[in-house]
Amino acid sequence: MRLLGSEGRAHKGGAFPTIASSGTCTNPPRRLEWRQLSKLQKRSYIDAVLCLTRKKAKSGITGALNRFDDHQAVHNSQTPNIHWVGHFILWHRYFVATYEKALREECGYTSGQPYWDWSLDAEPQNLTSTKAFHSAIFNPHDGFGGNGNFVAPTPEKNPLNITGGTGGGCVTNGPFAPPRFMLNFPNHDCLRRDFIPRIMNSFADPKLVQKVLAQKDYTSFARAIENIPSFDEPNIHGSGHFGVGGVLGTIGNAANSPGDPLFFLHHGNLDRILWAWQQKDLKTRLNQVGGPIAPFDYGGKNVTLDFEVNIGNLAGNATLKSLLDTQGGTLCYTY
Ligand SMILES: [Cu+2]
Repeated sequence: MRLLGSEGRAHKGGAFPTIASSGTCTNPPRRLEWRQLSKLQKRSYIDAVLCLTRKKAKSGITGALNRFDDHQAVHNSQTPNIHWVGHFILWHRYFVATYEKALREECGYTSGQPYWDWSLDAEPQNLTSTKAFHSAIFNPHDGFGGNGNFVAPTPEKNPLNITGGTGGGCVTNGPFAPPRFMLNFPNHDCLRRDFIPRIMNSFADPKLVQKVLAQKDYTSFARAIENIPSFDEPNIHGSGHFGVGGVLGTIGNAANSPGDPLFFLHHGNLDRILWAWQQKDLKTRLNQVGGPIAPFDYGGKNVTLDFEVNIGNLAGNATLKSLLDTQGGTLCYTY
């Protein structure tokens, strides 16, 4: 049942037009878990990602040379405003959907953005287990490649003194190993990963996912998915970021994490969790947002349905209302 009517809103001023959510959505691509893809589908997804690196940038952000860099640069530029806020999960929903659209419209990809359900891989009862890192997603032949070489972090690079890193250097195999795949933003560098089994196994615990799904309203859902910025308490958002990125890995860097193509499968899964939570009471949850406008400002001003997010030059501004429905027109995909 589709519950959103036409919701076109005129945009008053500002650099970017607001997309009216009255747009249509026919034949939404279905997003699948990485393991559900055939070998051929996996190949076509990875080829499309590599294709983005060969298309000219349009973000206008210094250092972004190609369409892959664009997404990383926009996330970087917005980092101070999009985490530990009420719109965290919806901003990232829009961001992943825009990337999916680029893959489909500019690089000939014909399916939905895949996601990585890390809770299928975590072993919360055995924190030293490396099972997750042998998951199909890290396969060097038809996945994203594996860990980086081991590099011991200097104290300056590890101010929180996070232990247990097993990589930190350049990814050594798979389609995103140098020199085939290089980052340009913020500096020319290889893709780095730094697997930390303890974080992966505890943060991707299926019980934590259940806890997030059990939240009663959007505000508490949004807060539960990020929890607190601490390594003493697990949070599912941190699983892909710090389980895979650790201290020195690209996806573990708060601002530049979309430089690891895996980012979009990690956030795809968080988005699927939001979507699954919404399905439990769709009528209410297509019309409910909350949480602070400013990071951690839990007693302050909250976002509303009319609150607008932007992703720079990559797409028009969008209201949170228009981002609640994955098939409302601003967005067009399903799970
Ligand atoms: Cu982010």
